[in-house]
Amino acid sequence: LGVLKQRTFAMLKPDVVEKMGHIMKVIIQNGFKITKLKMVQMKRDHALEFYAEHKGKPFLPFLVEYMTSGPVIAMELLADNGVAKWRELLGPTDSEQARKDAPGSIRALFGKDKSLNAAHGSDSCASAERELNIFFPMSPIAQYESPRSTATFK
Ligand code: DGI
Repeated sequence: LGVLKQRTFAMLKPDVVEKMGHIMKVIIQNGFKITKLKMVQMKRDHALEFYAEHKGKPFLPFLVEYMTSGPVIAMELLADNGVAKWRELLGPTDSEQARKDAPGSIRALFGKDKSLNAAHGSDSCASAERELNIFFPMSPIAQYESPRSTATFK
């Protein structure tokens, strides 16, 4: 049996959007398929919903300010063992730590420090589903029924 294909949620943070070409090349070269992509400007309320787990943390106000300072690139990535694989390619949360421990990682290459760390990645399948639903809500066509048989149309 092969490894399970998993989807995960990835986001390029505002200060690296101008480097999206470089970063997407790294993502593709590492075996991910980019299956959804959009550029969006988050508002304060969106950032607070997205980072709900960090409610009350001292760094949350700065994080919200940062994440709303310009557009972000939101993506669905697909790969074998995609959730863990994307976290590994991202590297540690702190970019300075990443340059020591995971020099080829995206946070090492494109991030600055523990706040400005280039990109986001879901930490579990459940987080991935929650985060994908925030940025890519189900459209009516995704709810259509599967076909029962093929048509014979002459
Ligand atoms: O899943 P991660 O993005 O690696 O890390 P996380 O979910 O613990 O935190 C979300 C973001 O919040 C992280 O990408 C950067 C910021 N952050 C986390 N811990 C700290 C922090 N920012 C500051 N300034 N200090 C922290 O300790």
